[in-house]
Amino acid sequence: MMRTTWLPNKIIITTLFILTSTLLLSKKTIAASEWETQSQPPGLTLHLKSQQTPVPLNQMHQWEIEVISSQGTPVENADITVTGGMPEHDHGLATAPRVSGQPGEGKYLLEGLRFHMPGEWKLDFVIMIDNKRYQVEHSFSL
Ligand SMILES: [Cu+2]
Repeated sequence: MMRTTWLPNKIIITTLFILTSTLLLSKKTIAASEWETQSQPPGLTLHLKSQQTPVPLNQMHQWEIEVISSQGTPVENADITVTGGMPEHDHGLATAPRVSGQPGEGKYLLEGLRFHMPGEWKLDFVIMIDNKRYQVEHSFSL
């Protein structure tokens, strides 16, 4: 009697575990297209967000960059340049991404991103604000 009830329970628990793991994994993928990172020298927080989730492979797409000061206010009219590549493969980006618009509230539209192979990618952001230079290094894997 004990045995017959215990076995189905084990199956249910295993099924629940698998379902939960699958849900957690899909949540991770969603989070992997959005990051928050700090500048060097400190002073800026960058909120980076791919406009496609997950970050697509070998497809031109856009990211949104949100720049926030250490006081928590959005930073407008920053001059942002972006370069990048794959350090392990010793090559750069296949495209030349650039900021193409400022929708407001410290947000910048970065267009022309295309990551042409799977692996570790690194983006280098240089943010100029009133002749002060900030840097953000952002690594992620595809
Ligand atoms: Cu590569």
